[in-house]
Amino acid sequence: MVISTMNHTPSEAEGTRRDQSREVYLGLGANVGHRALTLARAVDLLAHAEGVEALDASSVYETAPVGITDQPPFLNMVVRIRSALSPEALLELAQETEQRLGRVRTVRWGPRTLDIDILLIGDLRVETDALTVPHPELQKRQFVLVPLAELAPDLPLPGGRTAGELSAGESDDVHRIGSLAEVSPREAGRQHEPGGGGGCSAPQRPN
Ligand code: A4P
Ligand code: MG
Repeated sequence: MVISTMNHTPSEAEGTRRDQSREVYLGLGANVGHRALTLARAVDLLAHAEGVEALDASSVYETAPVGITDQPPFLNMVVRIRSALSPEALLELAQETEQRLGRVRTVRWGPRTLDIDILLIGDLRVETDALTVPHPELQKRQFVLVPLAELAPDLPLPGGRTAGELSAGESDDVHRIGSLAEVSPREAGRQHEPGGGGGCSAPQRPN
């Protein structure tokens, strides 16, 4: 296991479940069921999760599938949370949120009710069996870079270029459809196959 900051020795960042508060960027994607409602519920669950101090959300983008292209279009967005949770606890939070919204794991890169990727955890580098941060595909994916650049255009990514420099902006493949508040009521009557309702209902607070 390797956990280090980009500037410091591994021991400084390792160990405790809670240490200093960091800005954490999460990439959310959904292409089955009521996609925008799934994103709205995910954002609500994350914003109210223990250890999450603040949350900012990008707009929602409709994006052409990358990898397996024969699947429905995705809705993608990026959220920035402030949290002192450890990398392991953040992965647990991401996976628990996916499961609460009814995600069933089937094909890698295939259709999913909700996928949450940890893009960045402050300036930490994490390399374990379960987690690689920064996310290795981050700089190659416009469905991540475009919403990320909206939240943090000057954020330097591995390699030194910023999210704003790497983002190609809107295109046919990455199309802004609105803020989450604008988009989720509009999609309430629509549903993407396969997967039916995807376990989603109106956005609600966790218990
Ligand atoms: N894992 C390792 N590092 C991370 C990280 N930084 N964040 C591990 C989250 N998880 C991480 O993930 C598999 C395992 O990766 C996890 O158990 C975790 O321990 P998964 O979510 O079960 O599988 P997956 O998502 O199918 O595979 P993968 O490789 O994570 O795929 P991606 O990178 O998530 O890509 N096209 C569009 N337009 N929009 C999309 O959102 N998403 C994908 C999936 C493909 N094409 C897409 C989109
Ligand atoms: Mg994933």
